[in-house]
Amino acid sequence: MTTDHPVRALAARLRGARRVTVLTGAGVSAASGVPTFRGPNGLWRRYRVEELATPQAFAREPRLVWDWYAWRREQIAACRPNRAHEVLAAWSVRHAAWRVITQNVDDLHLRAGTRELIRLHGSIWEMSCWAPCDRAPRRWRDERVPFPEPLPRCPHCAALARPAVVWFGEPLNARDLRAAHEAAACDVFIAAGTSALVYPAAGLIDAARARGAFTVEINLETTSASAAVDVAIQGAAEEVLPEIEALL
Ligand code: BJW
Ligand code: ZN
Repeated sequence: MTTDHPVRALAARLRGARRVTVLTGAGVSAASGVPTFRGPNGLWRRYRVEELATPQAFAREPRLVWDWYAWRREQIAACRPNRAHEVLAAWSVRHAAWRVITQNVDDLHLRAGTRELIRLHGSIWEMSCWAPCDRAPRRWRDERVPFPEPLPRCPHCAALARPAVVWFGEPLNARDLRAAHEAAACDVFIAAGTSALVYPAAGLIDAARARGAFTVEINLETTSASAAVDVAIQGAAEEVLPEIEALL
């Protein structure tokens, strides 16, 4: 349920803002049918994301990790952007200095038409060489669903291919991270649909606040960021964002 007052207050802030940055997480894609990572529905088989999204897990059991990604690719392929993606895309078109930073690998922000999207954790539709070999491009697009064979391979050296996403313990792309920190220097920073548990993405909320931004959270639940932000709006991103948009 959303309370009217904070939504109106945020809309008023946005009307006067030059730079606005929105950090999104899995909750923004939930209404599209993409499962979130944590919480009761976040488990895949009996595994937690921290047990699957690591280079160690892939080295040990590539088939298990690829099964998880193949399952997610099939789900995501059947999904469409929702109202949250659409509003954020419209903002990015209307305001050249408003930015969306996403942790999501599902491409739904891009499919909604978001401009200048900053993607911190890569794309589930891209692969890279696990070796890695010198001949393969750093990443390549592969949208096959389902795979013709269970384990996709590098077209250049025949080593296993891996999803071109960022796993725990791996560095984020330095250029993307720099762009995210630059975007954190804004007037209003909104964290939507993220548990704010995974760093360095979660640290952007504090970074924005430290640089003087008015910080806002939009989430169905209380998170580790709720107490630290200026306004925590409890509600669904696909409802709250259109409510705000209607007031702009
Ligand atoms: C709704 C809703 C609706 C539902 N509307 N809301 C500092 C402190 C502590 C630890 C660290 C630290 N710095 C680094 C670390 C280690 C680690 C880390 O953060 N660990 C924590 C778990 C403690 N971080 C890393 O390892 C990162 N790398 C790194 O730091 O490298 C440093 C390095 C430098 C040099 C050399 C080597 C290394 C990498 C992190 C990569 C995370 N990767 C994953 C998988 C990506 C690929 C894939 O998708 O498979 O990213 S893990 C997973 O979590 C995924 C997500 O992007 C990420 C965040 O999850 P998100 O989006 O918040 O989803 P949920 O499910 O957690 O939450 C959903 C929320 O939505 C909930 O709150 C719901 O209530 C809400 N919701 N419906 C609104 N309709
Ligand atoms: Zn290769």
